[in-house]
Amino acid sequence: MKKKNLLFITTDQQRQDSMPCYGLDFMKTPNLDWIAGNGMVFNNCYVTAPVCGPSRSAMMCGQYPSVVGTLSNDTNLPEGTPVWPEIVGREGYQTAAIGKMHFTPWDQLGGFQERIICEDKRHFYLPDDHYTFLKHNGLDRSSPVEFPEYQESLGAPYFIHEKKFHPDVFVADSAAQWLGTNGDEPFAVWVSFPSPHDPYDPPAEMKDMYEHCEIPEPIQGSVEANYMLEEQLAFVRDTENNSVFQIDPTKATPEQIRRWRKHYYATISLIDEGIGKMLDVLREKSVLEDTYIVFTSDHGDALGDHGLSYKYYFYESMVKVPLLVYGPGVAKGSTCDSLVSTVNLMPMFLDMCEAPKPKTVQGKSLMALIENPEKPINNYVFSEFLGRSMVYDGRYKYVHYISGGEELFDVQEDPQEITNRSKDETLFGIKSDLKSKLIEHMLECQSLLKQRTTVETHPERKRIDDEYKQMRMSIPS
Ligand SMILES: [Ca+2]
Repeated sequence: MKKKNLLFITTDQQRQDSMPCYGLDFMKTPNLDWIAGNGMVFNNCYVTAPVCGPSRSAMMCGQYPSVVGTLSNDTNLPEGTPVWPEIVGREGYQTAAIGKMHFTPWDQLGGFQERIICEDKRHFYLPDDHYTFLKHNGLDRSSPVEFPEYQESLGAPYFIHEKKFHPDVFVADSAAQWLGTNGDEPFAVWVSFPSPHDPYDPPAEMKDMYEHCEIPEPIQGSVEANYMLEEQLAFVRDTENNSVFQIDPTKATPEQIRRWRKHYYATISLIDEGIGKMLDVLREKSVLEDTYIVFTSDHGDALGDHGLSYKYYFYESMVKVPLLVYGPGVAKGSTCDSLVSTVNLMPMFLDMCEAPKPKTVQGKSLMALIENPEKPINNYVFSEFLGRSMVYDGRYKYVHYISGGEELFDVQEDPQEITNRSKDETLFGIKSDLKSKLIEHMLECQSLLKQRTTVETHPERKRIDDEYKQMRMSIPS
């Protein structure tokens, strides 16, 4: 029997509550709706890290960032780390990565046989394939800070060229073309869209598409309610003097935040159009039913919640992402409420491609949940970044900072995470249990790190050791 195909689609920085299947009814995402309606919607998926590089590394290797040393951007998986594209490639799959991978160095293959590169929208200076495409069309790629209305909107401009030149359209068109040309052999492809990551830059013709919708208001945080907020704000304020950003998003007015959100949603609809093109190709080639489609994002975006922007912390808007799975054996229109992590994706990809799992894999495969969504595979999920970590049990979320700061949220009773209860004596038992779990997780990661960095004993050292042991044994006691 012919092997099944894998089409892994990611967006960048897409929080979960940004699609109709997660309650945002006005969103126009017919193709994502189709995938959701014909597959399984995971309602509780958390990322391993609230930042691009670390989160994506776990999607590649099925290990937490602290095990493989990728706790911040600009780090890379150590050479020899088993990654799914390489493993399925050895099993006869044709593999490609199309779009933004955020590898370091940015243009490496990363275990894929082929890449069509379109990196982060703010990294406009990288001569990637999108850059070449624009050049061939006589266009320049300038910094998004030069796009119309960037400064006055604090980072929600509109795209400077025609829609067909937008990075998300380039990624979708490249992917559709690749699938059209190559989709005959079993394939495993990662298509990675640069949006809805900031700048929130839909094409001009789409910038007003959510103008008359009831845009959700940001969650109001306050320093009194959450004493960690000052530390968090300080981190985001850094962006004003950064040449790539040139704005301080913490100064945003309600109207500016509203515009961020409208533009953010428009770029998701733009991506959805592109996903439609890919689905059409798979339908035309009659391979849609033999293809697994997995859709998720590498982390969310606060979009003004708690006075914050972008990512880096562990609020729901930053660590909870959409996850849709469609394909052979996946029940149509099904949902799964169990707690899952993006560390569970890589072993699932290997199951989908009937490829062997390396011993290094930490996460369990999501296949078990696809077969039985009621039977949990994780009691806890973890998320990591340099100097801070989170554990979540599906109700309580505990975060520990290197400064000693703590957060404890009862996400069930306080879904907006307004009240930090880390000093609430009635919850000290729960806090203590979660803290233990976090320590156990970090210790497990540490011991796995030791295993992977242990160097085989040098033959001469081994000879001396053996000789000494022999000598000791020959001494009469
Ligand atoms: Ca990202």
